Amino acid sequence: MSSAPVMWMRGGTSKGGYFLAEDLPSDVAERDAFLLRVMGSPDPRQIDGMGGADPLTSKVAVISKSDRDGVDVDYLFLQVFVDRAIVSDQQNCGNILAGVGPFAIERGLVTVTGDETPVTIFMINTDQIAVATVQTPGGVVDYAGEARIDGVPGTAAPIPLEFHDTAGSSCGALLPTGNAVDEINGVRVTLIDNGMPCVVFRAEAVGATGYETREALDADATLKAKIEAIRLIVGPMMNLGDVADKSVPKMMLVAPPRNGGAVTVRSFIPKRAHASIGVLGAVSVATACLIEGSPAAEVAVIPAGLRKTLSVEHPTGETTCVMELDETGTVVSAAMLRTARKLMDGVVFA
Ligand code: NQM
Repeated sequence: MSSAPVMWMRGGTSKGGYFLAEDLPSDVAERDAFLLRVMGSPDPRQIDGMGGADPLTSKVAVISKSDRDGVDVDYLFLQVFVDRAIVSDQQNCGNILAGVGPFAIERGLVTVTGDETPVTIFMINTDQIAVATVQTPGGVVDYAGEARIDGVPGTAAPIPLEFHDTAGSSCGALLPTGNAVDEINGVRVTLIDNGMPCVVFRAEAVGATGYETREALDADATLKAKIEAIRLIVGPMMNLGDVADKSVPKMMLVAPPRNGGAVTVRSFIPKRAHASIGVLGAVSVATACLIEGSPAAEVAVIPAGLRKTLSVEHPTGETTCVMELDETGTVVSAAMLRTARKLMDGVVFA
C-alpha cells in the first residue's frame, strides 16, 4: 500500500494522523509498515515523514463505525515510536481521543444532533467507553471557540471528555499489586491504572524536585536511568509483562502544588519527558492522590466532597480533572476539557 486518505489533527496537546479503519491495510504487519513510512520512523528527526520527532506528534487514530449497542464509533490508538521501528497498541491516548468525535462527524460516521453532538466512543486499546461532546452549530463541526488548554496556544471550541469505569484498563485492577505502596530500588511507588498504567512516586525520592522543565529532565541521563530501572522491574508486577519495548507504564514524579492546584507532576512517557501531561495519565495520578498513605497523597492538596475538581500542575501549566467519587471513596468517573483542530484533510504517501 502506498497511500491512504487521512486527516491530520491536533487532539488536545498531541498531534497525529486520523484514518478510517477501512482505509488502512487489515493485515497488522502491513498496516504498521505503512504507518512507520508515513511518520518517517525509525529516525530521531522523522525527516522522511509526517512525524514531529516527538512521541506526542507521532500518533495515529484508527476509527470505524461501531456495532456495539449505544456506541457510535470504535477508536484504536497507535503510538508510532520515533526512533525505533515499533507501532504499539499497548496504550490508549486521551489527547488524540479529543479529535475522534470531530473526525467521526466529518467522515459521516455520526449524525449531528443539534448545536452540540455527543459522540460515544469505544476505546479498543482498553475496552472502555468515553463520551466526547462536539460543538456542531448549523450542522457542522465548529473548531473555533473560547476554550483554552495549557500546552496549546490560543483558544478553540471546547470538547469535554467523560470517562466511566476506567480502573484497571490495561493492568486488570486499579492497583494491580493490591497495594497502595510498593517499594522498588528504595523508592516508594504507587502502581496504578485508572485509564493509563502509571508509576507514581515523589520526585525527591529519585533526586528531582518535580518543578524541572521538560528540557532539564530530558538532559538528565542519571535520573532517566534510575527511573527506567524502576519501570523495567514493575512492568511484570503491573501485569504488563516485559515493558522494555512498550510505551507503558508512564513514570509520574509528584511534588506539592505551587500554583494553587492539587499536585505537581513531571511525567516520562516513558523515556522522554512530557511537555504537559497525558489525559488518562492525569486521571490516574489524580486518583493516586486520593489513595490514603500513597506518596501522591502525601504531597497533594485535596478539596473536600464527592465531586472534586483537581488541578494537576505540569511543565506548561495545568490540567483540570473533575472526579466523581462514591461514598466509599472510589472514583467512578472523570471528566476533562480538551480542544482539537483539523489541520489538513488529504492523502498521505508512504
Ligand atoms: O494519558 C501521552 C498524550 C499522552 C497520552 C503519553 C494521553 C493519556 O499526552 O491519555 O493523552 O502518555 O504517551 O497525548
